[in-house]
Amino acid sequence: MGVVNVTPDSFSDGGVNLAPDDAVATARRLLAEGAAIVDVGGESTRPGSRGVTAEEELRRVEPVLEALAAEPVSIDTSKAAVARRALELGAELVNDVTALRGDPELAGVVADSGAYLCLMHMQGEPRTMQVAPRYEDVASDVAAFLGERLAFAVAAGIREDHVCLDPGIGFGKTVEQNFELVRRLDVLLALGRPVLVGFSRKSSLGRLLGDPEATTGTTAASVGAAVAAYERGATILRVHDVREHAEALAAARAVLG
Ligand code: HH2
Repeated sequence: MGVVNVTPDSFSDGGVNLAPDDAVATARRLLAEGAAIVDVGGESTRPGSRGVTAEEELRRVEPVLEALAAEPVSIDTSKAAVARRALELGAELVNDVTALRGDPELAGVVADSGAYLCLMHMQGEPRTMQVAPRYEDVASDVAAFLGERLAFAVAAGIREDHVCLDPGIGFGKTVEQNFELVRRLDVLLALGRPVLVGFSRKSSLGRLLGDPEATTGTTAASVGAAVAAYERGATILRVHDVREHAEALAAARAVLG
């Protein structure tokens, strides 16, 4: 899954794809480099961010989605109005970082459309989530949450076999908790659904490499985390640098068989 943030303020590529033409060109490049789908988002959820209105989010993503109508697209939103329009324009997956807690109408929109859905774990909200993340046991707490949200989605009429689950790397977790979640991915896989991991460029990678104030991580560190996640059973990797990840995964697959 290639990332296309149509935002001025995303943590690693803010502003790069704010102009629709740039976003569309990036999406097409990521698909050509090997992405199976591109995740288009119009709102940053980086630590400390406050969110934007549905009108602003739609203003950013609509022209991009229109141009990409024939391509495999995921919409990164927690708002029903944005998801509804994106699905009309051909998006096939709704990627909701709030796991259907942000907008009470989103579950119905996904159910009615028959779209795929990604449910992500987040502790707290972007504005404050990195202040003091707390877990009894991070892997089992995240798995319990995702199991509950999966049951909620299914009860709302969403097909279980259309849902993937995501531990939400960087969303209310310490550096160590982020790595532990991937190390113990089997705990999430036990829920029986495909697992998506989004470690790409995240600050935990920069902090691991010695900068305690890092807000991003390098491509090389992202690739390392992605290959390890793949080896632990992740089947969808949400990444900014598709070519590098595709090449690394091809080699990893050749070794692992
Ligand atoms: N991470 C980000 C945004 N959406 N969705 C899922 N399912 N999983 C993730 O790990 C995830 C996500 C944050 O990354 P990015 O989109 O690059 O930044 P921003 O939120 O600042 O736009």
